[in-house]
Amino acid sequence: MIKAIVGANWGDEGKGKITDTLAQNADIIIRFQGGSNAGHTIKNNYGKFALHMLPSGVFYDHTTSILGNGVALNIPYMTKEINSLIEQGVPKPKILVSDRAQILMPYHILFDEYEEERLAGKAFGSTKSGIAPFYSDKYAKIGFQVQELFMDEALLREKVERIIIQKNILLKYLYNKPELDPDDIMKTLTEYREMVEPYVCDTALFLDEAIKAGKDILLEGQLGALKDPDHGIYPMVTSSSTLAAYGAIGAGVPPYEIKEIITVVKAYSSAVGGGAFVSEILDEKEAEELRKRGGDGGEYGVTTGRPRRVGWFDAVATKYGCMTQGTTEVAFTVLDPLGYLDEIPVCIGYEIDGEITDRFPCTAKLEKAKPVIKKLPGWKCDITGIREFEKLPPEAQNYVNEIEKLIGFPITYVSNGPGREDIIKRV
Ligand code: 2SA
Ligand code: MG
Repeated sequence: MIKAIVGANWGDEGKGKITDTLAQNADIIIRFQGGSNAGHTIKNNYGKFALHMLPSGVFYDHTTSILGNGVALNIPYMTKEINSLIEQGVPKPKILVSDRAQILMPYHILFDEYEEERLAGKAFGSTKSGIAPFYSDKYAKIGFQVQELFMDEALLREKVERIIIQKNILLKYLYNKPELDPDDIMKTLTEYREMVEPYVCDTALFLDEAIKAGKDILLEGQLGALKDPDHGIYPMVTSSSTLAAYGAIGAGVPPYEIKEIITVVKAYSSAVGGGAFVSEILDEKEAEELRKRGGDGGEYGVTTGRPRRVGWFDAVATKYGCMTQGTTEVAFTVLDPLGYLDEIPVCIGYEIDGEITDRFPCTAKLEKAKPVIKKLPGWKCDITGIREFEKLPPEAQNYVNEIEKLIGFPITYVSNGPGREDIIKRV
């Protein structure tokens, strides 16, 4: 059976924690899109970890972790992450890398940096992990799949030289930066081949057999629905689909095998990078208060360290995010930091050109939207450590129930702390 764990918001909803928790009863965990731009924070009995490339199931002995064909595979990053887990006492994880995964090249990172620099005030606020140049090359058919590392060297070099002509024109004339040398690229590819070889696998075939054997499989999404290139806040999005539906493609599994879609929803909002953010807290002091209490150790980028933008819960955006994900149930996270508020504002509608709506519009209209706010009573205490929904203060229960009504999807998990055990399963 396949379950997808995906985000309804702008990313950083706590998918890593939910994946880590559900991985206790899973056999296989797959990353199916995105690359090292992701930052998943996980706190468990080995310590606190920030994963970027590896799936959040790598801490268990019984799981196989897969990097599917849809990811932007940063090979040195993956190797570094595997080594750092082992150094911190985690048993050597079983990792498989799809032979069809594409390789993120060092020049993708350079192009991401150069383009953000060129755009200056109009930049996307990317993580400079090379994601947009990587996916552009993939779809322009000038990327490298893992399997190509093992092809005839003369043919590989021919391909490298062909690609470099394009890259060097941009480097020389658009960015005014040093050009690429085919010898360096060949050397990099040889190093990458050595690093990745032990993990390479026809993962689609492996998964076909696993599905037939009745294994429990998790698809772990990165970022959230609002950062999806088709259904998100284009162009302030990432460059691979963040939706559960893409899990079928990015992992190589039949779509009808994805039986459950657990959409992770955050109890307030956070976003990094540019783009409309209707429920954003604009008062810097008020925002900083939530930022420093939020997440686990504060709302700061796990990849870049930058302060995240924070806002109140946005029911319009979340309802839409849950809809586009095809949600079957919701995991509601980071409820505990809100315990300091007398009243908790919630965005229940958007006012656009004088009209109020609860439907999430496309980007041009979204830019004009103003939040319609309703205040819910706060609970004014620490709720971490509570394990049953009925033991939460009535105001906290009410907050969850109100949001469940607003978004129209069942909230089955409530996460009230960063640890593995800080989770309430609603029955
Ligand atoms: P990119 O790098 O090309 O994917 O950036 C495009 C947009 O996607 C946003 N994006 C993210 N949003 C939230 N969290 C992300 N990961 C890190 C984290 C972010 C960090 O977990 O904290 O460390 O800054 C992430 N990655 C990409 C990005 O802000 C752009 O709006
Ligand atoms: Mg993150």
